[in-house]
Amino acid sequence: MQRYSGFGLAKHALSHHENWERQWRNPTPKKQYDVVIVGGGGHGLATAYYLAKEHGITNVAVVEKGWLGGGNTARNTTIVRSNYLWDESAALYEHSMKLWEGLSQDLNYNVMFSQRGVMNLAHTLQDMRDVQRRVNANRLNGIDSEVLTPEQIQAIVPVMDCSKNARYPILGASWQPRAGVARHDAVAWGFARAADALGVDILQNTEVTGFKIRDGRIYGVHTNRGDIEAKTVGCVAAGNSGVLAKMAGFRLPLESHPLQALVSEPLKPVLDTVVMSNHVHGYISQTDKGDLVIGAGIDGYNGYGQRGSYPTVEHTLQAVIEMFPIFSRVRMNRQWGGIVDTCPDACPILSATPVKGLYFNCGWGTGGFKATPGSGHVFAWTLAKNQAHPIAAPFSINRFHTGALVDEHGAAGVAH
Ligand code: FAD
Ligand code: PYC
Repeated sequence: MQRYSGFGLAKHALSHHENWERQWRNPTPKKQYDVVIVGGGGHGLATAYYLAKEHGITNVAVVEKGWLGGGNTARNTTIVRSNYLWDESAALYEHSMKLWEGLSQDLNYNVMFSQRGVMNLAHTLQDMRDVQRRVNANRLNGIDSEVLTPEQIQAIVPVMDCSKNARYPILGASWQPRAGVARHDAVAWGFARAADALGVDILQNTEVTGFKIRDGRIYGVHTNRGDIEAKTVGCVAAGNSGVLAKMAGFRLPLESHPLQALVSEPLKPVLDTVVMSNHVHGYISQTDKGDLVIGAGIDGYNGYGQRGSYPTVEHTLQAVIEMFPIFSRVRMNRQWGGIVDTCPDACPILSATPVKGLYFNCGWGTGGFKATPGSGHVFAWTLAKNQAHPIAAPFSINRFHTGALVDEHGAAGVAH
């Protein structure tokens, strides 16, 4: 990373971004690569980075139809945690958590990973049973996880209404101290810069429009900038995964839905952790800049418009005001949506496909940001060795034939 003296910092603060060094090249697509990654979100860029760094495979292109991080990577609310119920998913998200803990150093890029803790509230006796079960399961897997009492919750979040008179009284919560938030676009930029430095070609404004498939094997991709040959192709296209699978001639068990978020005007610091409630259906954190970051569940219909509908916004804000009456007069600055690809068991797909050499990494739904480094790490291993990484193996598409689903709806954090 370039280092600046105090004078250098002041000079850049006063400039209008002239003469800034490029963070990655803008190469012309080559005719052939060893591996093509479709999708320049965090997961695709992380895959390319680990292919180059850990497997020495550097003749790699990341093909992105728009700009880096223009998909869900820079539309999400940046919550990172690993408190999943089942051993398979706990292993995947905890693998990611460990990578997060060294990521800024590894990439030499500040991804602003802030381990400020995440709490999941319980409002009913059944919620409490679920919290206790999940906390026990987490601890058996070596994941930091605790059950909090309402008094402990109130001490951590003084501005939340923890009184018995609340419409949905808070009975307790699960708490993961190592969980937190990170700066989402920095994650894409950090992986992009590091992958580029190792020789990966990052091709923005390059859309995959079809696959070159013969005799059940992949030979490359068609793009709006010409054909590119590659015997290994990894699709990491989040909400557009179903569209790409259709181009390759098969269907995936995915639904694409809008998922919305909002940020408020900046406020003085009042909330230094992340609070989530599946029951009243809202979650909230505060950025270092002071904005409240707010979200909830998916919009119920399928679609590819990155927007969402007003009733969901209204429902989300009602939920947040139930928990935080203090925010009732805060003004919202912006609202947006991303397209999330949801699987029937709320778990991802990291898998080979019926087409030899073609792999998919998708189905992260509402919760894939936290998995970015772990997903890239195990997917790169899978592509490099043409064999599922042991952590990725339970997430093959075969599970929808065998019935070995990993049901994480309870831990998904956001209903889908
Ligand atoms: P993306 O960043 O969407 O990247 C896919 C890329 O593929 C896109 O850039 C797209 O342009 C590109 N692409 C698609 N089709 C083509 C094509 N034909 N050719 C070339 N390129 C193509 N997760 C959490 O863990 N914590 C959260 O707090 C959280 N909050 C969220 C809040 C919202 C509002 C949303 C929308 C999502 C949230 N998520 C969260 C989910 C998370 O954002 C995603 O699971 C994750 O970012 C997926 O990363 P990705 O790299 O796979 O996808
Ligand atoms: O998976 O933790 C999560 C999450 C929070 C908000 C959206 N997804």
